Amino acid sequence: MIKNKHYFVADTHLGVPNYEASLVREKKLVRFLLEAEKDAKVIYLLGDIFDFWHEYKYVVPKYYVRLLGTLASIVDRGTPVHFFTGNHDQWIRDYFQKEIGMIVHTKEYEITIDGKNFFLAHGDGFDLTDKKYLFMKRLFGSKIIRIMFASIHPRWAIAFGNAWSKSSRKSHSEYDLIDKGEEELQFKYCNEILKTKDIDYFILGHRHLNKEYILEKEKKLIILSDWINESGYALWCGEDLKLKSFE
Ligand SMILES: [Mn+2]
Repeated sequence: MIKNKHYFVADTHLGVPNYEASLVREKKLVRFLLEAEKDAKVIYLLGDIFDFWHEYKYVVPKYYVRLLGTLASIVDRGTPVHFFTGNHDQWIRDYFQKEIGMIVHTKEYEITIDGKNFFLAHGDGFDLTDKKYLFMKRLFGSKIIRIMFASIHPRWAIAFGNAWSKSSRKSHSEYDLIDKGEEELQFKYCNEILKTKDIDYFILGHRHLNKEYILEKEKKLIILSDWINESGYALWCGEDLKLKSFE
């Protein structure tokens, strides 16, 4: 099979709502990745793959071994996998790069595929009026806070992180499901970018909307679904970008 397709998936939020349900979703994600691998040139994971991830210098959380093993094997067999950090799984070090072999992005990434310009990002932090969110994002990203958090024993740190992540997702889930049409911040943000950059396709996660937008100049924005409700993904097959669903 010719490997010329590009797959984009985000917000699988492994870890919620509980271990059993997450494991079912993880196995489904593994099936998806192995299917995709057959004709994928590249696979992109666009953030919040884990509902909470925090790794230490020598230690990682004792979950998700099926997914991590699958990703490592896919990379080993020659298909590149790009991993974008989301707001739920930003506390990485070098495990995904060194042990799994993925290409890691901590911010947006622009790439030309088959002559078209793509703008890829998890998609959080676009609301520049949300000062509280931006402050928290900076705080969580700061080196000193990371060092302090990493110095807490995992018994407490991971338990706290899991609980925090669950509550953060709960408080946002109502908001997440509302479709704001053209008032959608990501829609406005992408149109803003188009004023200065020549981008053909924007693909974002974070908002869990499972929706396609036509932007200014007939450019396209896809906001991926999460995998809690829909199992959506975007597929580029050389000419067209399609939003699809995995069964
Ligand atoms: Mn997110």
